[in-house]
Amino acid sequence: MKQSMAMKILSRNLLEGELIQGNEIKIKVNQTLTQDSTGTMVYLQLEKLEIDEVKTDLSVAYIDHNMLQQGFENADDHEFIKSVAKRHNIVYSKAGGGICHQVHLERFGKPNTVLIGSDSHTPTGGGLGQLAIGAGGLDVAIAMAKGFYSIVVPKIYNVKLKGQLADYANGKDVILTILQELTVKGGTGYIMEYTGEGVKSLSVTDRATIANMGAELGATTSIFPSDEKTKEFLVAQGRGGDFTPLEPDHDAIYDATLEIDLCDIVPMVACPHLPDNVKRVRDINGLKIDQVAIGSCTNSSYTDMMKAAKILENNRVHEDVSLVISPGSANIMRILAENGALSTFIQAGARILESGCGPCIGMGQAPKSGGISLRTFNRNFRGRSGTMDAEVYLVSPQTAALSAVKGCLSTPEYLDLDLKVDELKSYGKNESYFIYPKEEDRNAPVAMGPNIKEVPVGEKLGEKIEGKVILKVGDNVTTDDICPSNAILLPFRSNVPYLSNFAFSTLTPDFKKVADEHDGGIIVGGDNYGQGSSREHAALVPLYLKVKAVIAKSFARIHFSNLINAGIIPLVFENPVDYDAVDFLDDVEIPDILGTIEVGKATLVNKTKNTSIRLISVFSERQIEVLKVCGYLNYMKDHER
Ligand code: MIC
Ligand code: SF4
Repeated sequence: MKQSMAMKILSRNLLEGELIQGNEIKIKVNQTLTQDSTGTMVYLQLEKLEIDEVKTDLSVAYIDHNMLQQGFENADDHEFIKSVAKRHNIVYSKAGGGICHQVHLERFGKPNTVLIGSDSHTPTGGGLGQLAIGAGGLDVAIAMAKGFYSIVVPKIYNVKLKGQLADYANGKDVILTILQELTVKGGTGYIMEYTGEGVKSLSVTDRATIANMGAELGATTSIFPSDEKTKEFLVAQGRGGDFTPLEPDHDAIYDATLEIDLCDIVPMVACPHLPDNVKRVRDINGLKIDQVAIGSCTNSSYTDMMKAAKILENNRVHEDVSLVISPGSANIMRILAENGALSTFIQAGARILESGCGPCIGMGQAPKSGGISLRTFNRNFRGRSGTMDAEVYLVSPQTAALSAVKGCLSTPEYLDLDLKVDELKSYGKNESYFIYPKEEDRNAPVAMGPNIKEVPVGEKLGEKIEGKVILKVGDNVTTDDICPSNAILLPFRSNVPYLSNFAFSTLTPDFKKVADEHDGGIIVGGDNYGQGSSREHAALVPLYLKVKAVIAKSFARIHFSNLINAGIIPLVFENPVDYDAVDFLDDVEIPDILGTIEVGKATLVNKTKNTSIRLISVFSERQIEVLKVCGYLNYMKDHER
């Protein structure tokens, strides 16, 4: 009794350890998903684990990020992933099939199970009552190879919903309201658990939108109950048999609570350059815009598309605006083609993209210089759109569609139009993009294109760590900063040496030069270091450049694990003001590094300033062992065979 929904699933899947907040436990993984931009590293590492077939009930490899094929690189990566999928009993979802999170929600996600995905927005599955967690690529490879995932038991944040959303509002406006309240680090260390009467009124897709952007709160994941709405959604997707109910015990214990009346939710907008820089749309109504993009794993469901279609019907996109629409899955695209919504979009003057991440990760549709882009996406970090000086605002599909017509940011609150869209009773299926594993393909050779390079592995730890501070950065540095992604760099996700040329290039032009000059060194960061994407490249690139430790005020969860997995030591200032006592190019040393890792306390000797600073580390026993052998791959070789 007294169990929250998350605790129920964790206890059911518990393999090792005690379910006490702060403890690291091992849980059984039922499903995994990968996408192509993190996937090549996942599958390179999976091959190293020398398995026959995956230990999960279901593993799916999606191709949705690297869809532009300006050269051979992306196509080679897809071929590589397909070949590994065939060898190890993994379902392969071809390019064009749709965005991993949306397709997984439609086709595979199951309430009451654990899903681990190599993408930070894996929590989208929480909309279905699935405990869906984003992780680094190696963690996902290990989940496939061994069937488990190690996680520190999080605290549980109860978001109690009451009331009902107006038709002009969207799950997006709910999560933007929460981001305004809690900020991009407000969910760190928590699972966000949504309960209350208000849940009943939310469609599964609105729930999924909210769960999706829980990633922007820094939360481990987000979860909704599995109820009548969930059942209806699964039945409509032809998967009624996958339904099981989920709700918290009436006396469930929570660590924090936030109450939200859905009746109070109005259209919201996240202003440049962070998802928590939120205002009411009505407060900046009239802002002139150049581009509108509707899609991404946050807002590309059937209901989202139809809300946009209702607004665009018999209307025309403003002459100064480029509207681009990418439906979340091939099945949604098919439905829109059949019900006429696609022709509404085209008639209105929209540009239609194939189903995939597209502009969300800078794969095309970069705005013009200094352009203002309104997007239904989840991240508006500087430069992510592909244009460094563009300004990206995040909104709902309703706000986006109306603004595209008006040519300026416009709130749908006062629109005299029925915006209600119900879920379909039957979504049908589109199986044509899936390749299901077949016994006769199990010995297919691994297809390695010339751009696919080895995964770097950590070097043995010496007695101490010494070197220069080769970079000092501020708060909320993202993995997009550490290892930028855009149409030019995404094709090199399987080539860490090449990517290393661009490390931190959004913040400084010559990080690699400095790292090379000093033979690596130490990075100093602020609060929430490594927020955003799950890409382990943000650890592998620094590893390749011989970064030995990162010292920050605090870390984002997935990046913290990725650093440890790579064998780079993440340490925290015991006293955050000491951040000011270390400067770029200071000569520093951490003596007795092994002892430090074990006791969780360290001293940073600043030889330049002749001072010393106290650092702390909070590592689980497993993480200590991983760091001692310089990375999780090395550890797996010794421990889990
Ligand atoms: C993102 O939205 O930032 C991405 C691109 O989907 C990443 C994964 C990646 O970097 O490949 C994520 O969210 O984890
Ligand atoms: Fe793709 Fe964007 Fe979703 Fe990341 S956030 S998975 S890039 S659609």
